[in-house]
Amino acid sequence: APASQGRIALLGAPIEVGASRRGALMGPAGLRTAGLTRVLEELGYTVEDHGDILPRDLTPVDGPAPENARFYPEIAAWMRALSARAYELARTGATPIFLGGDHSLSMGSVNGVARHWQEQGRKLFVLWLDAHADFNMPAISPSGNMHGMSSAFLCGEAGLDDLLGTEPRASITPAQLSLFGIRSVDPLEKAAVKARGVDVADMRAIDEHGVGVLIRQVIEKVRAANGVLHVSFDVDFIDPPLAPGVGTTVPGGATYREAHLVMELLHDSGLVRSMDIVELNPFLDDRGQTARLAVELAGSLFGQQITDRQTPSNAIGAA
Ligand code: 5AB
Ligand code: MN
Ligand code: MN
Ligand code: MN
Repeated sequence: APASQGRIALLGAPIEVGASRRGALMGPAGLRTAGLTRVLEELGYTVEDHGDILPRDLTPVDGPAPENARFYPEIAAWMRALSARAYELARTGATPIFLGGDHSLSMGSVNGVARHWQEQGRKLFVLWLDAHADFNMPAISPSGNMHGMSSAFLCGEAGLDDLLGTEPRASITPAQLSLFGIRSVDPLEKAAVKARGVDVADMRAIDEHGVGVLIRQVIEKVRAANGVLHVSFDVDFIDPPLAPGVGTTVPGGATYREAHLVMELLHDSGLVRSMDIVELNPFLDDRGQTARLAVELAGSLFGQQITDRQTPSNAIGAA
């Protein structure tokens, strides 16, 4: 058996009301079915699966809800629960992986882990692998869908100020956020990203410079600040023909090898302490291909080497 690599804690958050299309609530089950635990165990990790936070255990919050924030009472309840669980899991010393569920999830997961690292005196940096910037807020969102607001919320943008209730808020600065792979940004959102000085590696920059150069820049930024890294992986980062199982596909995404190389370089950096895998929608997937790819990419993030990959099962006639 491979040497022990430490502990990974899985926590599912089957939340879908932050997105415009239904089906992301099946995401955690899809990732488990695609073998997430097995892949990580084969890499030498001890995997604790904490199951899912269940909607029936959550009570939508009362009180005034901001305008243009759809399903705010439900999402606020999710985020309070998630932030608390994320903080607890990070404190145990495990590496948490949050299984979505739509991308609103990160408002809770990242807040919780950021609180933990703040207590440790380490800055948390967030790498946002996504087709979208998710930098809308209620005042500027064209849809009101909260999965498009999570990175802005984390940077302390105003408009969802009571979302976390009594849960301590641990905002990051825009300098701690890197948007990577974006290719669909709304006009006011683009202005906000620019005004705040968020780091952006959009698909055009990736075409020009390659993911190797651009990911190393992110890694160097984190290292120079003695920080640690959270990877928020929206599956729509990947090019749609490879990853059809998402609600918001945008052409021109990361290729198979670009996505793996990002994960491989991040692993080698030794800086990654937590991850979200979000927006997988098994209802829209094609025979599990997106779920399987997301799990493969998580494998690369946690140390799978390309020279140690098994022969694809289709080449040896297995199921
Ligand atoms: B995702 C859009 N910008 O705000 C909006 O998938 C899309 O988590 C947001 O990246 C996409 O509604 C959110 C048009
Ligand atoms: Mn997203
Ligand atoms: Mn997206
Ligand atoms: Mn989406």
